[in-house]
Amino acid sequence: MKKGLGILGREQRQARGLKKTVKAMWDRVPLYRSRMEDMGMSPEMVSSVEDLQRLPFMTKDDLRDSYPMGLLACERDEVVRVHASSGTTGKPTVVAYTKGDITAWEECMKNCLATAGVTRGDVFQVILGYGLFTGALGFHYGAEGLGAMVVPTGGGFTERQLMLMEDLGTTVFTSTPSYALHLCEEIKDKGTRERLRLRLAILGGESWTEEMRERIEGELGVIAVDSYGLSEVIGPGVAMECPERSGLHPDWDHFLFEVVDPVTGRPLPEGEEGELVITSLTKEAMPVIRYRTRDLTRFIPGICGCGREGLRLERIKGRCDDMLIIRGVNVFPSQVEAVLGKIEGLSLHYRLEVFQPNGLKELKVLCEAEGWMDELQREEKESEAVRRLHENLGIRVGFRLLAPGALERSAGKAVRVTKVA
Ligand code: DLL
Repeated sequence: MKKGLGILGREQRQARGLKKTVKAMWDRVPLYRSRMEDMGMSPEMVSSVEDLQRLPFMTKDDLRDSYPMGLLACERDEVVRVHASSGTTGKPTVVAYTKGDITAWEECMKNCLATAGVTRGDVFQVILGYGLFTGALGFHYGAEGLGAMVVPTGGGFTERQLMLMEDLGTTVFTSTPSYALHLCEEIKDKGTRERLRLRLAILGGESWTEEMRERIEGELGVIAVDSYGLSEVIGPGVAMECPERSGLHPDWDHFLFEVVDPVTGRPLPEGEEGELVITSLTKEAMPVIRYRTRDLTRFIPGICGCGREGLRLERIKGRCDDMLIIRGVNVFPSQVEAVLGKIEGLSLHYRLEVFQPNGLKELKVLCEAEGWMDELQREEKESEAVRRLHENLGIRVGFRLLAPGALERSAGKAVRVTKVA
């Protein structure tokens, strides 16, 4: 971990933040205190960042079990806002913020947006849901804080999005990658690309691939950077790519990051893929210590092309929970996306259907064609897809080509996997 700590003095600041966080959790959160006691730990035993690995983990179940606000480490009347997770897997979890947390979050977002290359003169369109979801408000305050002009269109209403994008001269937008792909096709249909001033797309909230990035950048003529965060930790603002697009720069001033074996929880050697674990250093209302994100990634060592030092994070491959096991082989939706993205004539609007015809799990990939195809072209495309999926995934899966527009578009995170009885 030491290697990722960058500039002088940061390690001391991190140690101070860690000690303060551990003390607050010990004093205020009985669940965490008893977990520390079970491991024979006390706050006095934590004096440096190296001690992090001796502390117990926290999981999403801890938040669920203490619903709505059992993990508060501050007074109830210090809470000025709540958000809730999108609940993609199970019951949503409520997260709370003090005034100090809101300020720190804005700071994180400003750092992230500056990393992505956003500046004062930008017109910044927020195409994410406002409300309980942390996405929109996080970007909103960060962009405003940087002095950009914010256009808070929220999610959906594509016609209106595009009208304002054109009329107000939007230069930067943020959305999920799947919605950005939808914007691409609408802009293409309307033939309005030349009238837009877009230069940067900041995309996150769900996993996506290099193939998806190439499509979006090509169609819109923008740079598309990856943005990572989660509500349990703060929201967006945890890590962001710079225009080099060679991995996410984590915010080491507000958080500590580890990559552990998702089964044993043991820290992995640098560069190995595993589960990302995050500790907050400045949060007041609901700090997290060694929070198991379930997100799979690895550290990228070395100095980035932008000159920033410190470990970067590889784009998130997916959540441990998203992994499908098909006839003994592990399959992530992002692996399927990467294959589809290399096949000419396929759009990246796709869905995976999992079914169990004879007790054994089978997978069928449904993917839209980019344009109209005749019967023969369709058959050829389908057999090409079956062959390439087989080569890349190591198992035979079904494939069905759909007409353009056949799958429902989502204004936020796309649903990639459906289970068919
Ligand atoms: O999705 C926060 C966010 C909004 C981040 C907008 C970036 C942009 P949640 O709804 O709590 O918060 O979902 C968090 O989404 O644990 C990941 O599984 C997934 N996720 C978020 N960003 C990425 C990304 C927001 N860039 C969960 N790549 C996380 C892959 C991502 N997965």
